Amino acid sequence: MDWKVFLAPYSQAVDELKVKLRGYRDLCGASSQNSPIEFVTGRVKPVPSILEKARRKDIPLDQLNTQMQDLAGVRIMCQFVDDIMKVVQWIRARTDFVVVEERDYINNKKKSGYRSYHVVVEYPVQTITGEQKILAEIQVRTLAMNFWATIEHSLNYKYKGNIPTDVKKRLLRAAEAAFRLDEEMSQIREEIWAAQERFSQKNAEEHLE
Ligand code: 0O2
Repeated sequence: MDWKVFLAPYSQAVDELKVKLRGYRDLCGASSQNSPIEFVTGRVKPVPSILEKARRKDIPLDQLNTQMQDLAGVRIMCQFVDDIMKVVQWIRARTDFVVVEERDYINNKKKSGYRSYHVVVEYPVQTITGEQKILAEIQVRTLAMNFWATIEHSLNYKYKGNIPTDVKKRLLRAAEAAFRLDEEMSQIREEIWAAQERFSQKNAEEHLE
């Protein structure tokens, strides 16, 4: 397998998706709206991870393009839980790629405590031999969910997938804390909005007097 040739369209897709998804933030800024997107990252799955996952899921290497949905991966970080579905709806409404699958690990969190919303898209890449449709996974999550997932991912790497039971328990408690942090932040935001609303109404009334 020539990995450089095989992964080239995936790398192209990640670069293009990063630009397109970051664009939303800039468009919101231009029209003085709060952006539901805080920041966007992306990566092509490293070859050792591809081989490990193919072994674990029994995926033949000649079927990677149809059976491994996250060779191209883009991650969108939001400040608030409510922002996640706004971003997902915007992704669904786009006409430059097609959503083929969604996995809601927010309402159905994983046993590990992992929370995130995954959207798998079929993205057309213009290659030197013509158009190639590839699968890419877009993960949408809050900053708190991302903090937790990043730490858990590196612990998984450190312990080679066998995190000790006491560390797992702590991670579950940390996932609970991240969930409460998200809830608390959403409530604070609602209170700020309500205060702003009252302030602008009062201003308008004073203006009329
Ligand atoms: P990397 O290094 O991020 O690329 P599976 O791999 O079986 O869990 P599946 O069905 O292939 O999952 O797809 P799914 O559920 O969309 O999960 C794929 C990716 O989601 C993972 O990629 C992670 O990025 C993230 N993810 C899923 N579950 C967890 C979890 O419990 N903890 C963390 N930290 N991330 C998770 P990879 O291939 O694992 O790794």
